[in-house]
Parts: sequence; C-alpha cells; structure tokens
Amino acid sequence: MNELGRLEDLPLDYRESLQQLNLVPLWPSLRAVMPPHQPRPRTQPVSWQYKTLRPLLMRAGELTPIEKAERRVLVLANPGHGLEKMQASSAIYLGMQLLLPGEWAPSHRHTPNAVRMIVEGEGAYTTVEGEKCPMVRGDLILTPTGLWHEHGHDGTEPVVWLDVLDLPLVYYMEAAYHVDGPRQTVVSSASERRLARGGMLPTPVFARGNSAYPMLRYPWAQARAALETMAATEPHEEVVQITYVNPHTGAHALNILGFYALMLRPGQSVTLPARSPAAIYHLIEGAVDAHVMEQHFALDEADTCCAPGYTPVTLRNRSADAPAFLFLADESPLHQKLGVYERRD
Ligand code: 1HN
Repeated sequence: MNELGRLEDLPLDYRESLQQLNLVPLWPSLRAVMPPHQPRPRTQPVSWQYKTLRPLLMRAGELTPIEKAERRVLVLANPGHGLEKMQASSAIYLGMQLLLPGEWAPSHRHTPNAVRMIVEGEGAYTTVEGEKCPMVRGDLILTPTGLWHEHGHDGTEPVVWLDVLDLPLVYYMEAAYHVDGPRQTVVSSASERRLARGGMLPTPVFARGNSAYPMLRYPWAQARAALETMAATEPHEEVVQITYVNPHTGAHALNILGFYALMLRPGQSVTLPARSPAAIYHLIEGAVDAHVMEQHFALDEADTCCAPGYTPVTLRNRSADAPAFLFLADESPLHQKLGVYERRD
C-alpha cells in the first residue's frame, strides 16, 4: 500500500486557505479513518471487580442523598475512550447503581434504551410504563426507549444493579435527551408470566394496541433453568447460550444492543469467535477466567469486563464441579441492522 501525502507536505498558505473555508484535505487522514483490514478500536479490554467497586458505591450512598443524584451510579468507564466519555465501548454504557431502603429514583423517560441486571439485594422494583417489575438477583429488566421508568425500594438492605445503555451511540447521534414525569400509577405486572409458555402467545381477539416491548422482566430463575435444560438436552452443543428476545417477534429484545445469558459447564472452556461488535461480560454465578487480547481477567461473582470487536474471547470455568453463568451484552443488533456485522474465524 503506498504512502499517502501528509498535511505537512502542503504549503502553509494553502492549508490556511482551506481552514478558513472549513475545508479539509482527505488524503492525510484517510488511513486513520479507514485503516487496512480491520478497525483500530479505542475500546480496550478492561475489567471491573465488584469487590473493589462496592465499598465506593456504598460510600456514594453516604456522601450523596438520592435527591442530589437522581440516579446514584458509578460508571464503568473504558480508559481507551477517556474516562470522562463514560463509555465501555463505542455504543455501550455501563454503570453500577445503588438504591438504599426507602429511596425512590423519580420517574423519567429518555431516548436511549436501558436494561438492568440485578446484582444484589431484595425488595427494590422498577416501574416501567405502569408495570411493576420486582428486582431479583440475576433478573434482566428492560426500560426501552421512550418508556417511563422509576425505581423504588421497600426492602431493608442496599440493592445494586448493573445498568447497560446504548447512551454513547444515541449521544453521538445527537439524539439523547430526557423528560421528567410524575410518579407512575401501577397498572399491571408480570408480563413475564403472561409470556412464559414457549411457542404460545396470548391472542386477545379485541387486542388493545400491541406494545413493541411486550416483555419487560426476564426472571433469572427462568433464564437459568433454560440454560440448564439446554446443557442437559444438548450435550454436544459447545456454547450453551440463550438470547433475550421479544417473544412476539423473536427479534432481539431491544433495537441497538443484544443481551444473552451463557452457561459454562464445570471445567468448560469456550472461545467465542471474533465478531465485529464489542461486548461486555458480567458474571452472575461461579468463577470464570476471561482471556481477551493478551489480557487475563479472573472474574468472580458480580465482576464485569469488556472486549472490543474483531477479537476472539475465551471464557474458562475455573470450577471443575459447578457450572458458571454469565450475562452478556453486545452491539450485534446495531451491526446487523446497519449491515456491518461480521464474524471472522
Ligand atoms: C438512567 O435513566 C438510569 O433510569 C440509569 O436508572 C443510568 C445513565 C445515563 C442516562 C440515563 C435509570 C442512566 C440513565
């Protein structure tokens, strides 16, 4: 590949004339925006240990009352993007949120999509568009774009969850904003029970407007049972994984990010092939080694790590006698919709 001309090769007066007219020569920057064969991601492999983060989150609970925070969150930021950008990858935002007993995080709605993966504690709930969703460890709760949501806590111990949003992408699109609202009236619950029978959907004849997001809460007990059943009934299947989908369409639960739960059999090691989207890995249960681009992360329960796209990721269950369970989020729906999704073996 031939060397392209540099900016310094151009006469100063020419460069100044261009600049004054808001013009830029492409060729000095062409290789930077379009590197050969594969991108050069800012996203670095990084891990965040829950054990070290938790005391700082609890301290935030003492330092900042909920009224002064609205959402009391420590953001899991990737230094490759600059910490102030609050990005785990180009499209993924991650944060650990703390709600203390009796606290209330007021209702709002916004353009970015969010999900919560519950990490610890009991008694908290999220109300999404009038549906009250109890927060139980390992549950996945959706707050899709534009839907009202607020968090409350009737329990006695701190509750912590992992927030995953497509905020960096929506912000980049200059489409991120929020609206505050009044406390919601609870009108329903248990969408997960209405939709819990595989292959069978409620079919009301006089249907009231079909929601684009029929299922808001995916209980961990069901996800875990699905993985164990898959491991037992498909013993030759190497990757025991489920995708959180919209049960009406079978498509990804949300438009931009994809969500999955993965089980590693006792002692199992799997290498996930290199694919274009970046991904995050959060350990729900067990002990797992993650290997990403020369980096080794020893994940314990509630630890989280991220990997850029275009690189394989190896996950190894450190236990020889117990399964391990991970929650994954990636940018696949985005890449697939835009036609840039790739897998490289
Ligand atoms: C948000 O609305 C929540 O509702 C959590 O709990 C984290 C991060 C950025 C923007 C909005 C929530 C958020 C957020």
